[in-house]
Amino acid sequence: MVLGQRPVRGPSSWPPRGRAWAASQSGHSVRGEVRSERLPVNRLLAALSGVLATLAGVAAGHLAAALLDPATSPVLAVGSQVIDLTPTPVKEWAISQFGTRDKPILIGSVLVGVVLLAAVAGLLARRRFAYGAAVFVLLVAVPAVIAVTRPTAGVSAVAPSLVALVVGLAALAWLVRAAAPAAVGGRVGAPAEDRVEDRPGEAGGPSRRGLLVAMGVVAGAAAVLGGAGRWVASYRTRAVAIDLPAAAKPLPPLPEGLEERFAGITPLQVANSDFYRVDTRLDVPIVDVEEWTLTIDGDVEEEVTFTLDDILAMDLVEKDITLTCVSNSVGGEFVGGARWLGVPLNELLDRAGVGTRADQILSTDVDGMTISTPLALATDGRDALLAVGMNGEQLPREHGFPARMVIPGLYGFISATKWVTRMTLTTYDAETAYWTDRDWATEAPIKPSSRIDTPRALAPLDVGEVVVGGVAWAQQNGGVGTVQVRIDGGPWQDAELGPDVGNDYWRQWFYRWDAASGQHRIASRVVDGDGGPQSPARANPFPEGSSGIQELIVTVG
Ligand SMILES: Nc1nc2c(c(=O)[nH]1)N[C@H]1C(S)=C(S)[C@@H](COP(=O)(O)O)O[C@H]1N2
Ligand SMILES: [Mo]
Repeated sequence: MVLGQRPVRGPSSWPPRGRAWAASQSGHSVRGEVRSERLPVNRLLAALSGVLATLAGVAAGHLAAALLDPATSPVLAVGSQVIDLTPTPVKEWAISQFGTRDKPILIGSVLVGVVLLAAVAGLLARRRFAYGAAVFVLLVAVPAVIAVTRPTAGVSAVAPSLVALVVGLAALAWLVRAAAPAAVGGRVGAPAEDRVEDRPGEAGGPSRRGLLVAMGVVAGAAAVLGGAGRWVASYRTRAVAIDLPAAAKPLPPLPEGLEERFAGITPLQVANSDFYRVDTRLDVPIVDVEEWTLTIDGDVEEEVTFTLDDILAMDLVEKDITLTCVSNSVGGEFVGGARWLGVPLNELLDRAGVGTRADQILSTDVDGMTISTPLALATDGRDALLAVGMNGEQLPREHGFPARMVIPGLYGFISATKWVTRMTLTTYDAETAYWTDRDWATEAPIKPSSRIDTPRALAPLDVGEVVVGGVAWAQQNGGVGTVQVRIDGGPWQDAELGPDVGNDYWRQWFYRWDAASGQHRIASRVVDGDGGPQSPARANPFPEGSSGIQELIVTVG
């Protein structure tokens, strides 16, 4: 992107050729043209030099981070900080606007900002190297400070930023020097012919070529360093295989889902690679399974610490649980059903012996990120788990490897801590967690909801039978009772349900609709087992989850 150097068009095209070039170099009678024609090229090259030097620095820093600790990469450090500092409404807007692309877009925005500053540094460096260097120091100070002040960082977290600074400055110095003769030649008012013939090595033409070559070298170095960084990072972040035991009492395989009968309905069990991902991280933490431990402390009789082997040696259970994000909008994608393998949370808490004062479990991930879970809800008999397996495999790194919490009926932001390392029994008065500090609700049961997977909104359909289908969930109040469909605001009609996997799991459904020609509105809702219909009241995800009825428009005929 940034490196796509579009040739500059018009009188200042590069490399300059013919009369205009000679005239611009003559420097006396056409001085006005000298300014207007040559300077833009010089400025452009200067700015570009700053950008290239920065890219080389960032690439070197990224490589250094990949070798030391990928989380300390200057780009990621700034991006993560932006995420943490972004006000909740803006974040909600970004998620609703960009969905799961919010992160690439964030990284892109950070890069655009960096590139602009880098261009300024390049321009300043031409005037006086120290000015340009100062901008570089500023550029690097931000990620350096952020990296060092992250909760789990040591002083060494500053290393990649320093590498970026040193390499960036070296590249900038080299490019400024490579450009120097051209700049000097431009300022001397001697006729171009003289200079070209007398001192060919220093004249504008050849030295600019030298500058271009140097720029090419720096760009190449940036690409090689950046590529190496990515390779090292992906090598280091490859999944480490653990020996995952089977459940003590394995569940029978899931029944065949409706997706086998009707195209477009979400699979009963979502594959790990398709499972939605929501977290505050730009990268995925690398957790060393040898080092990983889970500590239960706070208001307990005895603080306990488990290694991964301790956990795997316990009796593991399997549970089918549907996970949902509080940021999911009605009809949205942040929901998924999976089979989790793990240890009942109660067993772990019992080993520590929960005291009488605590009202929350404050769980902490490997990076110091925190989530608050209401203790009473987590321990009311529901199948709360510390999960180590997902759909028959070890947890994917994106979903919390090596261990995460999974609690049915509560939105993920208060229940599903990934990469969890600590559970502290404490009170809401004494301690607050990441999202609590951002004004999200503390008690947030998952609101029952139905989603239409097929047909898609605005889809063109043929007259005749159309299968309307999707998924619905109602973890509380007796699970999914029925799902109903409404066409064009008419009466609610019962849909047919897919296999029942339990109240903690979603339920697929379908409805055969005899579609007549024209435009139509299709809505669906879930009615829970106790007979309560899904609330039609529209609510945004913030602060305790969205509600309302999904309705879409299709054209038939
Ligand atoms: N460590 C950590 N755990 C986390 C989060 C996070 O940002 N950090 N996000 C939570 C949220 S908001 C949700 S909805 C679930 C999503 O889990 P998934 O990404 O595996 O689908 O993880 C939860 N666990
Ligand atoms: Mo979430």
